[in-house]
Amino acid sequence: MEKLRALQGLFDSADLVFLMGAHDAVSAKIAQDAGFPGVWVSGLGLSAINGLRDSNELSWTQVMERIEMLSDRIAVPALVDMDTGYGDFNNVRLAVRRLQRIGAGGACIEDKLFPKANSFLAAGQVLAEPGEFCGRLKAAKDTAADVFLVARCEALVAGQSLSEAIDRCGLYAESGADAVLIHSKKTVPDEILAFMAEWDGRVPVAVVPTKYSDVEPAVLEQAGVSVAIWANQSLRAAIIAMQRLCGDLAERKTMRGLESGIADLSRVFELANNAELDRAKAQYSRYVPPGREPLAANGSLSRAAESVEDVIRLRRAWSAVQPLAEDAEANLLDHAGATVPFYQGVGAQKLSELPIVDRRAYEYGIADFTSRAPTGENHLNSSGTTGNPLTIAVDDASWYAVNYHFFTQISELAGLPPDGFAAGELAVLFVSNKPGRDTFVRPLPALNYGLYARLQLDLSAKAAHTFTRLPAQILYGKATYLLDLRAALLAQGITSPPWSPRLVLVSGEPLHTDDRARLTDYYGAPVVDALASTEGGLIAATRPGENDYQVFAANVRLEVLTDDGAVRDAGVGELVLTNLIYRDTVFLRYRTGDRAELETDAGGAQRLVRLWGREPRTLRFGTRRLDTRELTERFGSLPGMGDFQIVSRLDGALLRWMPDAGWPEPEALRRSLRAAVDELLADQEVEFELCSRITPPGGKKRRFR
Ligand code: SPV
Ligand code: MG
Repeated sequence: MEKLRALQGLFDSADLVFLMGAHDAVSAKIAQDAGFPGVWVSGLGLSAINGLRDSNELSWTQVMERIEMLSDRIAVPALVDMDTGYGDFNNVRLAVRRLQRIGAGGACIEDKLFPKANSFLAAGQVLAEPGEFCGRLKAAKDTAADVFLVARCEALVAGQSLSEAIDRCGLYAESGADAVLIHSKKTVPDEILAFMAEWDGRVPVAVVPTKYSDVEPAVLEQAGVSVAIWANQSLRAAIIAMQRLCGDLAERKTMRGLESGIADLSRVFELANNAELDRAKAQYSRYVPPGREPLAANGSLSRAAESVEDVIRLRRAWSAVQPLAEDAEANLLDHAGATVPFYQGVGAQKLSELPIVDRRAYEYGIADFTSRAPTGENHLNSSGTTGNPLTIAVDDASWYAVNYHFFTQISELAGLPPDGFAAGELAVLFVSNKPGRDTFVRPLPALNYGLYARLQLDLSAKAAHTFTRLPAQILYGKATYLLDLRAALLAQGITSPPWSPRLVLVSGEPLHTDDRARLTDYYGAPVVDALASTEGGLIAATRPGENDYQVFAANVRLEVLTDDGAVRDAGVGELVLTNLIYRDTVFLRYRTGDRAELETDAGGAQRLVRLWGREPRTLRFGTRRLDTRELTERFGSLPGMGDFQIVSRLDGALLRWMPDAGWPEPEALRRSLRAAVDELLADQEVEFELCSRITPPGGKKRRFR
């Protein structure tokens, strides 16, 4: 009903409206995302993507199954090309009844005979006898009042006269059609314009400019056309794109240089709305009815908490693998060669003899990278902010390394010896706004059994007050979350927090210099930025007050994949990671997606001189490129700036900005921002957008796009 009304609105609108052709759910979704207010579900398209002819080879029920899937995935209405209605009035009744139940929006029926012939074929353009076709329309309207009914007239396509077309369309309107569609296979719109000059306008008119596709929209609009349909352009674009890729790949046998020409997998997941499933999982994968104790987890994917006994057992497992660290690389190669399918039989003596693998390889074949004899039942879930979440199996020792030893290594790096922590007192306060995770407290054996607690951030006064009562030595979280906490505290008038940690530890997204300064100034402690990931565990971290990142040689080996495609142990490029600790799932020479500048000294010690992560090094404005660091330094340091984001566009840039929490003079900030823009981006069209928040909750900061 809703979609019927929406479609009616489009046909009634004073302006010319375009419907985009779709042939499946994904093409419909793409059309909707591009801004089309409705789609045309093409009979030709539905047939073609199934390798069938546009001659009713797909049965009407097969059509309806596809329409149901398609319609469910879009919010805009669909006008369904029902060909001739699949037979006589009775077949029409069955089909529109089903369409009404689906709630797609509208049906279009053409005045030819079953089985239909595509309008652009020379043969088979036999028109239905007018009275019989009017019966089909009347039956459709009587059966399904909630389907917007379009009668398509093929008189011109079949070589009949203009007056025949006008007469027929008049009859169709009187038989219940809500609109008519006049089709033409001429390469100029003359027939259509002649029709419009004669048509009395009793119902709106739709056209399909497949052959006269050069026509200017103003010409159709002035002629009084209500709706124009791009029936099959998306289908034809997809065919060319697939042909090109298949041809290239068949010849080159590598995707190098081709990746940028195809959709990222993250776009595929976005089209299927994976994010919704993640949210639903948080809500439903474990539900505790009100007033009930949390139910015992049975084979749950990732553990939320461990008992003290658990922690001690995990620590023992960790101690047992320490001897492996003696010659970690050789050990790992032996292990992988013997027990991990992907590497079995490769017989590599050195890491450099192994292929580089990427996220896709894991997504499609995680079992190939998992030891045949997994030793634990722990699983780690990657956040999935840059693609599909990945779940990997890790043994007890690796679990300990990721969740517990991490803090030992960070405290060592920051010069906080274990005896500075006290048993039963708070060592680490972890702040997060991810929904659906339990609050928990765990002991950290290597920090003298100091405690690790999680604070759920919800921007309310409650989180701010809880924070004031939980002094910890290490305050830990994504920079965005710690800044959110700062905003929540400032909103309570707390301009200086009642306690300062010894260390602010951030991880999980790029740390920009201005954010680092905000965190240090507010929390009154040095910041350590850690690069850690599900696949890599703790990879590298800055020392307090320093900008370069020391690589944790006991945990990982790093290489870089440079822009010229070489893999080196120094230089600028995408980090390639070998995790030396994981045994159940191995990550050997794995492309992380993060970009950095790597140095390796003669003794093998490594550091990252710069870490861009997923942020670009430079951003293009017209023909110029600017260093993103320069942009951060200029914009991020303006008095009162809370956060900003620059989206580079073909014709300029969008500058999203947000005053700092409690900043009293947003107008002054806007002026200084304008001055900075005039200085750095004088030749650009820059649109300003004032935001109340820039990084979406749960998302990763992306300052430059
Ligand atoms: C379709 O898209 O299936 C149509 C429109 O009927 S056209 O192929 O242009 O005739
Ligand atoms: Mg068709």
